[in-house]
Amino acid sequence: MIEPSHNDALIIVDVQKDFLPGGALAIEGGDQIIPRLNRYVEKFRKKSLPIVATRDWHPPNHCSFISQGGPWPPHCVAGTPGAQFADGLQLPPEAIIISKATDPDQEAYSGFQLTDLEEKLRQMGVRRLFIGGLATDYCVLNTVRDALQRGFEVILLTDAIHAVNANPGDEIKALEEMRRLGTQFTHLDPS
Ligand code: VGL
Ligand code: ZN
Repeated sequence: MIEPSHNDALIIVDVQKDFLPGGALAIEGGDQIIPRLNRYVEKFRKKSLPIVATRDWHPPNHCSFISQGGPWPPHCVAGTPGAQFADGLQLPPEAIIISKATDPDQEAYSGFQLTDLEEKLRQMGVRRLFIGGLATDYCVLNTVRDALQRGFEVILLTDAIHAVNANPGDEIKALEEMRRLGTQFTHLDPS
């Protein structure tokens, strides 16, 4: 894999109970990425590099919910059990948590949208992001797009992402777009 070093940060996108099997917007197989994410966390932690976890943190009347005319069942309502990070995810106490899509009237798939993520990364001198989490075809894709647009280098953790695939092919389309925009891909070495 590409080894993280100085000026790198790990971004873990929306690894929350509602997106895992048994959750309100479950992604089948989504839990398989958790042990891999934990290995990336360990690598960044050992090198004292920043670790960021984004979370979908909706009000109960969020515009993305079917009840409000949106496409999704209610999920990740702020403060509810479904909005908690996955039990198995070993986030260190120093991890930076970014809550997004908190405004009832605005969808925000990207961790950069209407948050202070960019400012926090710049303050720490971060220039390159290793990105994994859920879902490849929504919040990961949009976070990657925004990161590249803001001038960060992006390395996608291809063994630590999972797609919704609401339409067949969404995952492949998302991967192709990220590659085309200049994203590098890496994965853990077998061990
Ligand atoms: C997400 C659908 C709705 C995601 C968030 O985290 O990818 N997907 N809200
Ligand atoms: Zn959402």
